[in-house]
Amino acid sequence: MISQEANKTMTFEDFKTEVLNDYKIAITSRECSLLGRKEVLTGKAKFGIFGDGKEVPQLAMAKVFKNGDFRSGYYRDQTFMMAIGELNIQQFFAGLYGHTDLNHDPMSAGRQMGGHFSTHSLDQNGNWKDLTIQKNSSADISPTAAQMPRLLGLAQASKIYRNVDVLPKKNNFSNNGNEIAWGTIGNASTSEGVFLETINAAGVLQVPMVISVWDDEYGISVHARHQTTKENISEILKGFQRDENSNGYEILNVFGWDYPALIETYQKAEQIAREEHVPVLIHVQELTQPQGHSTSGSHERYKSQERLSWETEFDCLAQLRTWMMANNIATLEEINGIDAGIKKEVLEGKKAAWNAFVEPVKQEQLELVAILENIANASPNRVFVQKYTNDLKSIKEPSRKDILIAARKILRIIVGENSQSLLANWIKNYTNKIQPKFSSHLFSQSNKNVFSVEEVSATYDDNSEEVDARLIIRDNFDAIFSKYPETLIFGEDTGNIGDVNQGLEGMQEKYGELRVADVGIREATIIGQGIGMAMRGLRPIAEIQYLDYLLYAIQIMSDDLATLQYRTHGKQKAPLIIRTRGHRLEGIWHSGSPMGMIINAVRGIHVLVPRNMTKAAGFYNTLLEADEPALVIECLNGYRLKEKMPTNLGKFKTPIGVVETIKSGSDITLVSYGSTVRLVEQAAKELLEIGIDCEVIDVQSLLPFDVNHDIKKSIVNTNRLLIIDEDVPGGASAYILHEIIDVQNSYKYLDSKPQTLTAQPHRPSYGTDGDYFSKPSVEDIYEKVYSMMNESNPEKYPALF
Ligand SMILES: Cc1ncc(C[n+]2csc(CCOP(=O)(O)OP(=O)(O)O)c2C)c(N)n1
Ligand SMILES: [Mg+2]
Repeated sequence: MISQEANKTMTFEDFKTEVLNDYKIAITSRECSLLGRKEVLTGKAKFGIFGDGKEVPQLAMAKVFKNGDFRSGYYRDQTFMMAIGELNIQQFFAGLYGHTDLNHDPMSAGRQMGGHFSTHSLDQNGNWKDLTIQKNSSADISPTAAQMPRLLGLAQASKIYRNVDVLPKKNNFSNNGNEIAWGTIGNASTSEGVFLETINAAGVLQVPMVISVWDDEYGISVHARHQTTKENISEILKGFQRDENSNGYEILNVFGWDYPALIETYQKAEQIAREEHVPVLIHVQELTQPQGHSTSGSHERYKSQERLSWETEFDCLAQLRTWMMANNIATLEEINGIDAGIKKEVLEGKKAAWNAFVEPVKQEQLELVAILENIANASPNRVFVQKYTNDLKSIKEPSRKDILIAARKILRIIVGENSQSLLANWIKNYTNKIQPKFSSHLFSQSNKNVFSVEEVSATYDDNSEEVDARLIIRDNFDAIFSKYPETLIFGEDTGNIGDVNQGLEGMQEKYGELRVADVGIREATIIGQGIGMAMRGLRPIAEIQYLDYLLYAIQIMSDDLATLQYRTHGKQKAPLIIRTRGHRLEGIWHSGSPMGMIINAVRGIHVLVPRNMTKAAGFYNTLLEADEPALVIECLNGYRLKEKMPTNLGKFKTPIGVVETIKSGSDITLVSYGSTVRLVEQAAKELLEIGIDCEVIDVQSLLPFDVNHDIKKSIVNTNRLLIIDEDVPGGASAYILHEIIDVQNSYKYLDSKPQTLTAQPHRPSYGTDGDYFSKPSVEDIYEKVYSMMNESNPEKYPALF
């Protein structure tokens, strides 16, 4: 029962030891939950969400979780993390307090609330560790069910490593694809679309994924009758069950309080997933919430007396105790002894965590108080300075906020005094030291970040022909797939026909159905596939057919991908490339350019907007040398335009965060990106005919934006700025304006109001005229520039209207 291998030789004493060890882990976890709630109620921690009532099934899952495996779960899994040796008592409380030191809170260095678990995939320098010799948990996020898309990718990586011949059978990420991705989710969260989307996709893909539903009948206060048809997720998923005639799932049911049955069920699930690469769903029913959902609110408000007493009786720990006594594992006395010992251990661990959390801050408090007392002594405003100093001094367990409030308030009082610069410098140094604890690692800080990749220009020779631009994309992908065996691309119509614009024509034939793959219409899990596989060392390129359909994916991009490095303090990464195509073409859902929405939702992902296919191909080449996620938007109307075929396919690299001046000029700076650049170039040509000399700058990369401040250098010469884009008013153009005016401080060099020219506030209408009346046209650009020149020199440029 414990494990099949060990079973053969296991004595009753061994068995007993293992059960007692399990019990100790479970009871440690429970004590942490109980004490954790108290820490919140007494104000030491801000919020608590715990794993009480879900302990026993997690013991069973941990037994079959092997090195190399991955977890993608949610906030109930503390017992599992303890059982695999990745969470101890002190770390549990460090997470609850929000300790900003990774050595104390290895999950997120205080960035996430407690209960959001992770392990370290990267070393000090941001390089991969050997993930096959450790147990892995992808970093949790709070949106319900959002762990599901990533879970799919984590599981798919095993399939890729097992079946793609050009990959080594053993590497830092896989041993012949033997690894399972283990998911956990609450019963109510299975109502989310991405849960069902993932379930279907994993059934189609046949990947080694075991998803456990921890079913406690509730989602906060909302009962299963409002959540799930028939109030039973495994019942309604029965159609997914595999049989002799068709692939599908193995669906298993078990009660969460039945320790031996749980162990057996998890062993069975493991075997099916690991050996056969068949997904398994385990519906773990009859779980409870001894303390209710979280520290905000109490479940007595919405659960009946009857339900509450049932929960007490069927509390999985209570049931485990009864079973242990019935099977002569331990007497009541022995159990009580264990409980008392562990209670003490948890209390001590909690105290140690609290001291470690507050001590450094107390030191900082003492340091500042000493400085402030000196300042007070020498200050004509001594009374006021001393008052704030005393206030700070009297705080027994200060926060860094308390410290800075005191320092900053006193600075205002002592302006002009001798000690002003001393205090100002102290504040600056302190802030510089503390701010990174909260703000580092939004992007990679490794030596493989995008800025480490040198630009390489496209080269041409006498034979270089003008070709349909899609051929440049295609031939460059060909070079990529042969150069990097770990790359793979997948999306709707990506495989067999080679994408809707034939940018991958013939690639599936050449590189196989696993590396160039068609997938279902399911944008969120396409991104999830990419995230999960990128977290396991592959270099996926996830294709979203049209930019307009990125909305289905943007939640996962924003919540999961964009936050990954940040929320793990640089301990996990997913260098996923998202390929899509957009900007103007035809109709409301094939001409979108909602760039403002996108760039504001995905800080943490690079957003690249190449104006042609050579630039786009160069971005892919750059990204594959770097270790960061990015979105590349190809111009939907650019595939059939002619571009010269470069000779160094796969090698030329478009720099990221660098603008390109594509026409120099002295009268006005025109800033644009993507498909609109061509219109701007045309307008600039026409304006030159009447003597208006525009400088045209292609932004190329919205995130990061013009890191060398080249636009400012242009404005220093032209003193005028117009930003043109095809997003809504106040969309990406507002962001660009903020970057140029506020960040680059270019307002000093402007002789007239900086302006934006954008699309209409509605979605783009269909047809030639729909486009003309929805998006900025060459005439619009011409007239806008002209009116700005008219304002400065009405005699030379008399008003048109
Ligand atoms: C997308 C989203 N909506 C709402 C919430 C708020 N919320 C947090 S937990 C929860 C209930 C989840 O219930 P269930 O999945 O059954 O898990 P349990 O807490 O019962 O283990 C809700 C609604 C959220 N975190 N994310
Ligand atoms: Mg629930």
